[in-house]
Amino acid sequence: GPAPESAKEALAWIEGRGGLAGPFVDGQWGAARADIDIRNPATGERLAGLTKCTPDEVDAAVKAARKAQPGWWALGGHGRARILYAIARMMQKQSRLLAVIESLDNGKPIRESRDIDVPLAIRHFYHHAGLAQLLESEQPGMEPHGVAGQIIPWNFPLLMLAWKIAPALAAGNTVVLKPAEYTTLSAQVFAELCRQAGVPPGVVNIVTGDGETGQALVAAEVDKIAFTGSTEVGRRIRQATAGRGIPLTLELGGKSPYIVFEDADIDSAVEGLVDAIWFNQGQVCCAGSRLLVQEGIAEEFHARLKRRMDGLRIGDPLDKCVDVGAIVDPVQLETITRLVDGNMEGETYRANVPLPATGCFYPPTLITGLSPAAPLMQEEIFGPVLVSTTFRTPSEAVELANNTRYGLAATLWSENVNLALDVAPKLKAGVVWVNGTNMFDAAAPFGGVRESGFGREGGWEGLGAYLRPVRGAAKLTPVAA
Ligand code: TXE
Repeated sequence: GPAPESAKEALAWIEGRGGLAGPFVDGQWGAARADIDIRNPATGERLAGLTKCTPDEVDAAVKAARKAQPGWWALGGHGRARILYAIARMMQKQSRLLAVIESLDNGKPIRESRDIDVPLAIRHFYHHAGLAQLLESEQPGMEPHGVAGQIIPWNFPLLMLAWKIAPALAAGNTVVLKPAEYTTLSAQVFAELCRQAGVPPGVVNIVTGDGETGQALVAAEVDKIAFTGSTEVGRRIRQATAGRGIPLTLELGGKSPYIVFEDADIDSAVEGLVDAIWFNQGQVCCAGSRLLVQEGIAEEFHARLKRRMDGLRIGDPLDKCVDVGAIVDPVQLETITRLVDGNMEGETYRANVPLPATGCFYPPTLITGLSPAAPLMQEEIFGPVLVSTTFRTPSEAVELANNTRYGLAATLWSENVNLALDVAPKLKAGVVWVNGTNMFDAAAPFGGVRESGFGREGGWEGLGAYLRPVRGAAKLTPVAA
């Protein structure tokens, strides 16, 4: 059918690039090819062709970044800040285009890309412009690694790009970033905005492609690698770089607990849970995907949750009233389906709502009565599927919460501040939210423990991942006697 009005500008932008997504290297668009199809997951329609960059193309991008790096560092904190501010302002000007492209490409509701993904990404650049300005005074004696190779997933394409690129540039590194093969388009818009913002050639380079292009980037002569994605690929990257001594940060999967105590404000906890597990169709590394609810309120809580599930609106991501959009790709939809259908335990409740007839849609689902060892209690589903079990005492809640191989985030709800302060530090997670969930700030470090990875993004800690102590005594100013 005809494209909706809101999509026209975005589709025209893609058309203007010849219907192709490809590498952006040394401040210029490289040759693009249609090696892979980019599709709209809500309709199945082809949006563009994607260039699968070869190892040679990746090496050329790394060379461009290498050549540009000394000049970028020499600009100093204020010089880099000026350009980071310019990037942020360009993004702000084009925020509608960015939001629509993101929703077309990824399937996420436009309300989320417009109100969350794009504003948070812009904020990340503003914030890191500020950090760049403060760098010399606050972190004297530190210098950048050089060229950062960065690989990002498809669940928050623009926001993960911002989390990677903003701190790297603020610290004086240049970057070669590879977006995920399902979702490359917002990074294409971003590259064009960098050009218009006056980013010097070679400072920001984008290579497009799938896991093989990612592998080539890991093997290339980069000085630092940052990866967000599956635990399995994270492990492979760690192995591939083990002998090279390259600093590495990994932000991997999760199975984050969402703990509700008897004395919680139940309506708020239900509302928070909707955000924790159905935001972005549950394709969130820190999704509150394991509900642990205290026995005395479990029945009431599940009943209210099911009523709320039945009120969710699922459908066209570009519809401003839609709460739950499309799953990113048929392969991911198949993974979710396989995991849920293979489960033999407990009771499955699917939201009583109509699903679109075509496209990658999966209903909000709640599975209750699972044993702690059940595969669905342990494995990341990365879809709109919540699993639930009950506990009796706070110590049992802590034990259940920590009973996975992951440790990215945790949420707890209680009106008793003493209980909250007692439980929170016992949870093995990089972040613990109390009476709220999914709270992000560019100034706050985010990241995991255990198999959720290591390293932090955001704040001074995140910037620190792109810095090292200055090498060589010559650069240290002697203290006057
Ligand atoms: O992730 P991959 P996939 C989890 C989630 C999901 C599962 C599979 O459970 O269902 O992973 O998703 C690039 N060397 N998460 O297969 O493969 C790839 O091109 C270098 C959680 O999409 O990890 C993409 O750019 N790079 C997660 C990026 O890695 C490689 C977000 C992520 O893709 C590579 C995404 C290789 N060998 C998935 N293979 C989170 N924590 O947010 C692939 N890539």
